[in-house]
Amino acid sequence: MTSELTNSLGAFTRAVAGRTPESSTPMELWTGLSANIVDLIADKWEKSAKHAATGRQQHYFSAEFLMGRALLNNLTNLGLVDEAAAAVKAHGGNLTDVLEAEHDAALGNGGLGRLAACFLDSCATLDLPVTGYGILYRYGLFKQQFSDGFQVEHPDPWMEEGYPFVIRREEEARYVKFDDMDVRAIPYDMPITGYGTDNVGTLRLWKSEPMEEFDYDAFNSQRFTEAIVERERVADLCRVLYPNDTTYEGKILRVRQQYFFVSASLQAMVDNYVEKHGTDFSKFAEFNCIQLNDTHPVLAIPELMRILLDDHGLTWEDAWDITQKTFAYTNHTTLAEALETWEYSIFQQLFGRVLEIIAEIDRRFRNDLVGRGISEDRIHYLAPISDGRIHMAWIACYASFSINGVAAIHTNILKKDTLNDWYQLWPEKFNNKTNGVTPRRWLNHVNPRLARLLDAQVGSDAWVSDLDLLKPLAKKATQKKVRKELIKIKQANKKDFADWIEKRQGITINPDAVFDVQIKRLHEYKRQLLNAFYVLDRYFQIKDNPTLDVVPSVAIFGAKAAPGYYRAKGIIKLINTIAELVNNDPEIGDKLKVVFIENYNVTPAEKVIPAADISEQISTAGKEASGTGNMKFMMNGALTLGTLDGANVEIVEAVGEENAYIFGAKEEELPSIMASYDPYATVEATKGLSRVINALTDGTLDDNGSGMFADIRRSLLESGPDGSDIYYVIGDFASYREARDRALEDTLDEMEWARKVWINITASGRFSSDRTIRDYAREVWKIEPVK
Ligand code: Z2T
Repeated sequence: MTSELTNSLGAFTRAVAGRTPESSTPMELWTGLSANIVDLIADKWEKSAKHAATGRQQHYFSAEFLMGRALLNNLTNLGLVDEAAAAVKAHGGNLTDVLEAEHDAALGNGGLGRLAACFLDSCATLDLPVTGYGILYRYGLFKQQFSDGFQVEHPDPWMEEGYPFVIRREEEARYVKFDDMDVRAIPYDMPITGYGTDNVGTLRLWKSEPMEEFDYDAFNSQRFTEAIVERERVADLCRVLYPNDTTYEGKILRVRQQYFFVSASLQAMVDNYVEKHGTDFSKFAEFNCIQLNDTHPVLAIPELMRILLDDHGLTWEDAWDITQKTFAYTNHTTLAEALETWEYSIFQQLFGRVLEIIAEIDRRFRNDLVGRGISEDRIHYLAPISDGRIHMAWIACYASFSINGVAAIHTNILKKDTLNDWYQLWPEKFNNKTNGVTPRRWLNHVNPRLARLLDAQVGSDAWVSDLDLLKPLAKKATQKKVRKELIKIKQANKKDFADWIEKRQGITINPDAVFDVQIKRLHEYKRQLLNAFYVLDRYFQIKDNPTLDVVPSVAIFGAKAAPGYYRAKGIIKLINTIAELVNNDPEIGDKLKVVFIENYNVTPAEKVIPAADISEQISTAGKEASGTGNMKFMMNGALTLGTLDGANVEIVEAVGEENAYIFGAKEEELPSIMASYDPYATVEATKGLSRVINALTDGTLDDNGSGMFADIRRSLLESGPDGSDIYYVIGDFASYREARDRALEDTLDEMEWARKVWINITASGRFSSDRTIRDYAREVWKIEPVK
């Protein structure tokens, strides 16, 4: 008997491939199956959207949504995995190949974009009326290739072969006006299914197009090519995601992108309000709330003012009152180089009216602060406009009713340093929302073996949408049976990863070795260097003493560097060069291997996290706002080797210090340490370290004449504009080495290690994004589930 899905899959695949499913490619079967899934979601989606639009709504504005793959996630949520496998098989394919054909939707750089994706998943699962708004980038984050160990970037045309999970809503198009051009904004809506619910949320991604399909006059004249160029200028807007994570780039195209998507989103919101409630805007903020994901969408603040003032004739006072009740702002970093400020002249050129409004906000802000007796210097520092620049974070702090950081330590640093002036003025605005990750994708879907063990232990799959149900299981850590199961699961996952990486990159690793994993954007503050130096030090130790009894381990890296971040690219080259040296030395064998996962992204993360034994979270204390990879590893039974930074602090709080490996200088210690820090003397005083540092330039490691390794050495030892070794790599090395050595030794007692693993898994409930979203919903958004 053939199932309904088998029949429909046949029809959908024929429609997209124009041939029988039996002769279709895996990509065509993927497209057919995906279209089929959208078909199955459609009615529920329409109902959910209609329903949500009647009450108070939450809007999540973000320039990035790092969604990864969609099909398996949706199949899982709909409970259709087995049926889909059977349907694909019935047509001569296999589901694994079909799933592997899907591109990652990499419309984000890293943590911030992936957080937005996890949040949407939680909102849908919790039946909350939340819509995401962003940009439909034609090219996602660049694809990374290694060429002689150097990073090379390639474009990522992720939807060129068709992408059924976004639906173009022609009738919902809006116009966005710039002073030098007008563009049409067309929304592409993506359904966001939840787990165990019929609710389907929406991610609305805007695409820019020319105002008219064809400028016939131009096309019929000598101006044909000009007309084409004009079309391309409009299409340029959404062409590519800017590949910087925590550094900002003051490019005109970027600010155009920002204004484009917030203007279109606000227009749609306001139109919806008018449709439901008429033109009395006094209740606008009762029905609408907007969360700003960092400062990228902060132009929404003057833009809402503009719409209320110019399009609907409100007074400044009324418009400002509504605006202040509507916006909430999340800060994601304290790094100075990430602070977005735009040149006054850029705003003049692009949107004079918006600038006028910002100037009025600035004028009133200054008056307000003078009235409070604030000094001129401080007012100058905090004003929306100063020194010819527009300060996006200051506009956000002034206009928002809520300002939050993303982990307890981060929020404290905001209050104490980064946003201290604002905290003194409006302490009641500040709150913390520790990040979280969705257990659907990051546990249930990526680690089916562990998920089935948890099913058995809990007695059902209820933990998938209520991760706190794992908490009472902690006591089973004493049971041998559970620990033995855990060991078997990790071994099987490691074997899977070893097979995957061998097939993908042709490198062979021993699944019995300890897998030590650091996956995240490449940045000096994240200190991949510390990890690389450890590997090199261990290599030299084994060379000096070939009979040395070491615990075999594989150092696994995954990282993209921003294309313009020279030193980060140097660190990539360094790790690849160390890998070359270590992996090809027969004397080293299985004792030590280095793997650099090429083109790290959501999908590779899904492959490696379930296989990890040790989770490297080793940023300089105070620099990583939260981190979210740390949570994914914890859920999958890897132990944290980390500093007391970001959410690591709360992870250690949850599991107990004895179930993690904590090292390094603490945030509150660093200022006094740095005041008298001498990296050169520290190298001399730390056993083995001078040999490691010298290897950068003494011919041991070859950077192909690029000068990159000398640059790294200089950054550590020679005083630059900010000092030397400002991320305290050399200072923390001894402490890091001690902790990592200890962790490796501890793996030898498998049963004791498994106990720690179990404690980590069962304590991970508070790092579910469901907890984070419930906190936002209750304390900031003031929304309730809609059934
Ligand atoms: C980003 O991913 C993060 C911060 C940014 O500051 C920008 C980007 Cl693209 C502007 C990260 C933080 O570095 C990380 O600690 C945090 O966990 C993540 O955002 C989500 O909050």
